[in-house]
Parts: sequence; C-alpha cells; structure tokens
Amino acid sequence: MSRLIVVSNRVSVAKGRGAAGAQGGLAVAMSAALHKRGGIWFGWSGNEVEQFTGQLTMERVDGFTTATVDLEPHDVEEYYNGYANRTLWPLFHYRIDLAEYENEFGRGYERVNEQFANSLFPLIEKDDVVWVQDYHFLPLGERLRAHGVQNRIGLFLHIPWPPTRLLVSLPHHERLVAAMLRYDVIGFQSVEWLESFLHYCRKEHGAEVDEDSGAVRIGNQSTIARAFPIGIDHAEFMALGETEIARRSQQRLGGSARKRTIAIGVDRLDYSKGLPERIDALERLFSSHDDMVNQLLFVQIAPPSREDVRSYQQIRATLEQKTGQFNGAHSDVDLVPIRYVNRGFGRAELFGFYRAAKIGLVTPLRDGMNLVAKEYVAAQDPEDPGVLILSRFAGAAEQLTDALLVNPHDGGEVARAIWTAMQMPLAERKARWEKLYAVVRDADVIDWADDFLSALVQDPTQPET
Ligand code: ADQ
Repeated sequence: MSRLIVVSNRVSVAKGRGAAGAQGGLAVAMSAALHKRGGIWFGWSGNEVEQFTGQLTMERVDGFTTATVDLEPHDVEEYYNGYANRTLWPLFHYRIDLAEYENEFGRGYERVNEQFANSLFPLIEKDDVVWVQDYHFLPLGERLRAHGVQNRIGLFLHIPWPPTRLLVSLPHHERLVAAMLRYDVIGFQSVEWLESFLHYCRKEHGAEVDEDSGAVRIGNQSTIARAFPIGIDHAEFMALGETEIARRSQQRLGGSARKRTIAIGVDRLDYSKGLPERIDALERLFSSHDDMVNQLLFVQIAPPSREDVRSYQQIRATLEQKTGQFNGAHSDVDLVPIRYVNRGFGRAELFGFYRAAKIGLVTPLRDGMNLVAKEYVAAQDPEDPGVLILSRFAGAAEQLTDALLVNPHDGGEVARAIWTAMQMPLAERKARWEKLYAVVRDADVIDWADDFLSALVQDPTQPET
C-alpha cells in the first residue's frame, strides 16, 4: 500500500481513540488513516520564529511521522489571520460584506504555500499519495507540481464553496481556481457546494464536466470533483457516552434546569454560526408565549475563536450584549432563560450536555457540514430522543432531512420550530431520530477518509477495481 502524506494547517495527533475525549473527529480520522498506511502528517507547528528557515521538526508517533514547520509573525498575520480567515473564510461563507481584499494577504498566502511546498516536496516518495486539507492550501498542489511532483494529490474543502457571483469578487479568483485544477481529486462536503464549484468552472474557465465521473476538463487537464460528506467518529463518540464524565455532565445540566425543557447550542464563536439570529428567534418565542421562562432553558456553549480578527471580537461583543439584554428582559428572580458559556468542554462532557437537552439548536447561516448536528443526534437516548432543529444552509441538511429544517434568518420560523419541538409527541421524536441516527452511524469519519482515499488512488484512465 502506498504511504499517505496529510497536509493541514495544524497537526493535531489523536492520542488513541477517545483518549480524554478532547480531540475532534478530524484528528482521529487523520491519525487512523495514517496509522493504517504509514506516512507523514505535515503542517504549521503553531509557533513563530523571527526568520523562516523551513527547518522541519519530525516526530514519530503511532506508526507515522509528524513534520512541522515554524512561520514568521508576518506570515501568520498575512496567510493565516489575513487571507485564510479575513478573505477566504468570510467570502466562502457568503459574507462578502466581511471579506477583506488586501494585496499583502494574498501575497502572504502565496508565499506560505510556496514555503510549504519547498519544505514538503523532498519528503515525497514515488508512490506516496498526498491529501491536502482545507482552504489554507488551495494552491499547494500546483506548487508541488512545479517541483515536479507527479504523485496523486487530493484536496478536501471543509467549508462551503460560494456561488460564482460571489467568488468573482475575489481578485485573482481565476488564478486561484486554475491552481486548484492541478489536484487529481477535489472533495466537497455537499452536492450544493460541488454544484457551485462546477458552475464556476464551466462559466469562468469554459471547463467541460462529465456529470457521471465528476471529471472537470480544461484542455488536456482533468480533475475529479465529488461530494464526500464528512461524519463523526461514531464508535469513539458512543464510547465517550458510556463514561462517568458523560453521565455526570448529563445529570449536572439536567438537574439544574428545574423541570424546564433544555435547548442547547454548541458552536465556535463565529459569525457564520448564526448566534445573534438564534437569540432573536428566542426573543420572538418568549414574546409570543406567556410564562416561557418556566418552560424553556437555552444553554449556549460558545468558546471564543480567532480572537485576533476584528469581526470575531465584534460578534463576541454583540452576543454578550444580546444575551444580557434578553436575560434582563425575560428572567425572573429565581430563573434565567439563557445560560451563555464562553468556553469549550471536553467531548465526553458535551455528550452528557447533548443528552440532557431535548432540543438541539444548530442554526448556522452557512456551514460546510456542521458536526455538532451529528453529535447531538448520536448522543440521544433512543427511548426518549430529543429534536434536532437544523439550518437548511448547513451541509448537514442534505443528509439530515428528518430534522426540523429551518431558515435561520427567519426568526419566526425558528421560534415556531422550537415550539413544535417542545410539544412533539414521543412517537414522532423516535421516528425522526431513528432515521437521523442511521445516517450518522452509517456514514462516519472513518468511511469518509476511506472513500476519499480510494477515489484518490484510483487512476481514472483505468477501469474501477
Ligand atoms: P467548525 O466550524 O469548527 O468546523 P463543527 O463541524 O460544528 O464546526 O465543529 C467541529 C468540532 O468542534 C465538533 O466536534 C464540535 O464538538 C467541536 N466544538 C464545537 N464547539 C465546541 C464547544 N463549544 N466546545 C467544545 N467543542 C466544540 C469546520 C467546518 C464545518 C465542518 C468541520 C469538519 O466549518 O462545517 O463540519 O470543519 O469538516
């Protein structure tokens, strides 16, 4: 079997499945794929140095090697905080109003991609397959090709692909996408993002698309573009549910609710997650029903993220103000309707919280997939499952069609969905949950990695094996 080389912005090795329950599914999936095939996980160390040297720190873990490189502060500012998080992230989440088009960001992004290619290409051996993760490295495949790398190279995009009309606002968008077409396989979270990508390739590059194989052809160059929806590590997550930590967290939250129905939101503090809009929906619910304070408790867990970026400081301030105002208006002397918790929790604790909550509120304005929706479903008690309320603008909505699907911009619709979920009879909750759970169980992150890698090693000129 060929060796695997994974490239991602940060390298985070899972310390055994379920260990401490702190890692996300991606770390587990990458570690499992690397453990199976052997190889290298390459990325930024997270450290800064005064002068970039390209010097690799190599460590041997669990049957594979990690190779990390330090970056200069201005690289981090321009490539990571700049182009990745202030240009591509907002644009790809349809927030053209927040996207910043600064020349230095673009130059820093190209420079770091070049530096990564310079450090990586000497490590690549003849039969290795290279799997690049996410929007930090859209042009990396092309840079590796420029070094003469002929190996199979694939890219998986964890975030949405924007509609053509928005993408064309990005200076040099043609060059960025032309570089992407040097990958052998490009994977998207959903059919919707895939279709936007194909539309762009046809319209802006005159590409021919073979709908059956997913081949995108321009001249004599061909890339396979397909949807590979990511999942959670089902077995690992269910094992966390068996732990004492999970049981205690469920009791702790459940016991503190004073018989109110608990609704939960768990999100990184990001403007794409629709958090202020969620509070607006609750405002409608509380204004239109008497005595809601005695019936519903909403718990929002939202650890800060990307705090160096102004739009993230703003969303945090907005949310703090809104929850404060909401609680001021709707609390009673002994009851507070929103608990807003500004920190992260271990995954075993999250399991317990999800299980204690009879409503999962997952209402991003735009999301590549959203794994919280899948974790919420997996954590439910099969005999008394809660109701998932899911934004139709999350990639997960393509698969989780038995959730209550809502438009997160429509506060009235979300408020009605919460009310419906609060009243939903057990039989309907069970019927919906069983279908949702089958999807979460049967398409997990390990299958996702296997599917992508089999597409990547498949030579399109040969019949499928
Ligand atoms: P994220 O935007 O980070 O990921 P999401 O998929 O919802 O979004 O979460 C990833 C993981 O982070 C989940 O396992 C979740 O439990 C954990 N997490 C989120 N909030 C947390 C909190 N408050 N405390 C502790 N853990 C928390 C990006 C894309 C998504 C895509 C993933 C994977 O934006 O659309 O689903 O990558 O491809």
